[in-house]
Amino acid sequence: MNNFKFIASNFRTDGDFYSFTPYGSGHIHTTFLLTTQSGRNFNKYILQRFNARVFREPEKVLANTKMITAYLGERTKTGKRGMSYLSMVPAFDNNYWYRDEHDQYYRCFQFIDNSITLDKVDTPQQAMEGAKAFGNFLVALSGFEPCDLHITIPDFHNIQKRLNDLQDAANSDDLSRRRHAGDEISKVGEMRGIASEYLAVHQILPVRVTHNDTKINNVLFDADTGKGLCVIDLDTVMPGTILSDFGDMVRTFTSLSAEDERDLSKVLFRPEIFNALAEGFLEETEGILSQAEKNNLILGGKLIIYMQAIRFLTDFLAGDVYYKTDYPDHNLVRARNQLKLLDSFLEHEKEATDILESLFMEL
Ligand code: ADP
Ligand code: GN1
Ligand code: MG
Repeated sequence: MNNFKFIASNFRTDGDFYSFTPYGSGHIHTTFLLTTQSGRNFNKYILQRFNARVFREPEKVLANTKMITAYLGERTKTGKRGMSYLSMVPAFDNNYWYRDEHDQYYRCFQFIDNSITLDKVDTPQQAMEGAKAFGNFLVALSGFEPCDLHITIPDFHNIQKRLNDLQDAANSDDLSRRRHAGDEISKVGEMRGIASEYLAVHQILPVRVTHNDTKINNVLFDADTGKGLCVIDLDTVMPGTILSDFGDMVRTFTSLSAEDERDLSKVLFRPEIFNALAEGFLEETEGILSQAEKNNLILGGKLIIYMQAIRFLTDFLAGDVYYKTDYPDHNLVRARNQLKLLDSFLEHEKEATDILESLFMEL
């Protein structure tokens, strides 16, 4: 507690320290809600212990976040009403981080008030609003030069690299876990065509500033109106293709169940949610999309679900060194879940393609 109070005291927050509590359900950082008190008023902040194992060069991530939030902040003056953008709270030494004696990094954001996050989409309206928020974010950054950003995780959405990493983890099998994951490893091999399909087209896709982590709980919703309010978790904003952002929405919005649901009969692609997400996304991004991007949105869904299964499986084999886990086979459960979702999406591929076609006609 005292230690936390000291950490918080390094940031230029208003008021006096009041409380802190663990917050949110992200897989990477350790997030707290920090409350301070100014007289009768309470002020809220998000204070995060940064995961430097995942992001090896924290200062580059923070430099990116600063550039992006400043750019978006400027743009809000003329941008779409109703959207908020993240705002960082500087430390007293004017850096955007505090580094403790163990080289742990902390950072602080203004808490976006009256907001909620969802770990699962329940209604088409939520899907539409979430997709609009991510679409708006892409459009807002379409004038930002991708090369100006640091690469915060090299090869983040490089499918060939992800396949190689899985192979390496399976070969070394340091924890003798491979025997539990034989079926899943084989299944990844059988589905390799998805990687080939992507590798055959990716060169014709424009390189943009993309978010690269458009999961449903990385958008804040207005607690009263349910409208998309703010895109958060900007650590992986890097040069990329739109397939990543559309794909990760397909992955996290359309599934009937959370990504760690063990009962695979509940892991099902929902076409009506896909329809709503595609409609919201296209409404925002239609003006900037190339024909090649439109033609390959479905491939984005397949690619990102496939890649996520590979990433969870690799982490299971490597001993849960990347994602936070709550129990020993959590990553294996997640990998199975994603492979089931991929099957379900592939069963509906024709339907999803038809939905997109009819949306393109309406635009
Ligand atoms: P991780 O990389 O671990 O997912 P996030 O930056 O996404 O970390 O933060 C974790 C959670 O904290 C989010 O899912 C959200 O619930 C909450 N959160 C993060 N930033 C804010 C903010 N500025 N205002 C309100 N809630 C936030
Ligand atoms: C992580 O940080 P969070 O929880 O929003 C991960 C994503 C994965 C996701 C799977 C930096 O996202 O790439 O898709 O978990 N973030 C990083 O749920 O690896
Ligand atoms: Mg997150």
